[in-house]
Amino acid sequence: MGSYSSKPEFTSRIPDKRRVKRGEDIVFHCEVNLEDVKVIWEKDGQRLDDGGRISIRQRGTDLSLRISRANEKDEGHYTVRISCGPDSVSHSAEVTVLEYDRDWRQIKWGENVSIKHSLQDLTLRNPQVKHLNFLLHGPVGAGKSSIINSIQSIFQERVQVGALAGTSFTSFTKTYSIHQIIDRQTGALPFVFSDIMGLEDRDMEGLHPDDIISILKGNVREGYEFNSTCPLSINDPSYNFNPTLGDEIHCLVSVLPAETISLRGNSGFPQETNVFDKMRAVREHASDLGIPQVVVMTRVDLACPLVKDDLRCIYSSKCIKRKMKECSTLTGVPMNCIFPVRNYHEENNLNGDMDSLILDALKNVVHFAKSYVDGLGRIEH
Ligand SMILES: Nc1nc2c(ncn2[C@@H]2O[C@H](COP(=O)(O)OP(=O)(O)OP(=O)(O)O)[C@@H](O)[C@H]2O)c(=O)[nH]1
Ligand SMILES: [Mg+2]
Repeated sequence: MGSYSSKPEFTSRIPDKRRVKRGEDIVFHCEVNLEDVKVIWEKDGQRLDDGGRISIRQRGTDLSLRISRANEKDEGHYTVRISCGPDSVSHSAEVTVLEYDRDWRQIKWGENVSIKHSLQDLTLRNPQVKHLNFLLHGPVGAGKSSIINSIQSIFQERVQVGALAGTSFTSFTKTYSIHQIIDRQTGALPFVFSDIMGLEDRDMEGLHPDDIISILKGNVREGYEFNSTCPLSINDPSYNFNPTLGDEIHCLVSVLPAETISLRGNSGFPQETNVFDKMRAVREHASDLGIPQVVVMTRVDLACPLVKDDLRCIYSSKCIKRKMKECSTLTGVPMNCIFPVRNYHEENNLNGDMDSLILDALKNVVHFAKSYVDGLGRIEH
């Protein structure tokens, strides 16, 4: 047993990582095998002394460090070193201070059943519309197809193999496809997702914005093969001349990847339109048609390591809030219509927190679209 040894040892250690919200206390506890060890606490190699916000205690074999009311400057590498004669041993921890002290948007984490039930029970008042149509558009590789896979996974109660998603630099999705979401218990849900090719920065590459406008109006039939250089013509068999409200899009969902949003503000080609110019043109048409619009910000795990570690930090992460503001500025969509999500892409099992964020976004998209088709949010056009 350690207590008979004169060599100092930790009998319980401080955790390797500690994450605290700004304003909370950073507290470390550990135990050692000897009462008379010499203890030194350090931050980033600098010795910490008792006093002010720092409280260092040694009671018998119990050691503790408390730093009250943490702020960003308290972030760093903490070490506790114990020594007895020539022998010493240390242990370290990484401290991160979250830049928001409280969540600025509330999510009922893990309480997904009631949202799923409300979506399963959804009924539409407008007899012209059998299901709500959502169109996902955005840059190549933004995660449009992955959103559909993720929503389908939630309602199938198991992760769906990502047949729709890809890893190519040019758009993986080449044809216009409409995906019904099938609930494992109740069958087809009354909303469908239109999946389209991604937009690219340069003209004549990626999806032609005119095709998105045709889809918004219900002029494009499923199966249409996208052509970057030439949008759908009225002579094409995929052209629907007499679209009804049921064929139109009821919510336009702009999909943007969180980790590269800052890099995407301009194409680097001054003479060229970029993805955001194209998206803006589409949005203006959607606004003229009165179609509601939201942004889903994907790949949040790649934008913020804290969020990768714990999705529940999403609305206390300054980085994510900054990215959402960038999305808002670039698209003109207000903050309360921007929803960050993490898609299923490498996971084998469902995760309740990922589901909570995706369902929160879906609930809002459904709400906006339903108000639109039920005539409440409809602007005359
Ligand atoms: N880490 C992470 N990866 C994601 C997330 N969402 C999507 N991905 C990955 O991003 C890549 C592109 O995703 P897709 O869903 O194919 O994107 P897309 O917008 O449909 O792309 P195109 O059809 O090619 O325009 C895939 O490798 C996905 O696995 C996410 O939330 N986190
Ligand atoms: Mg795709």
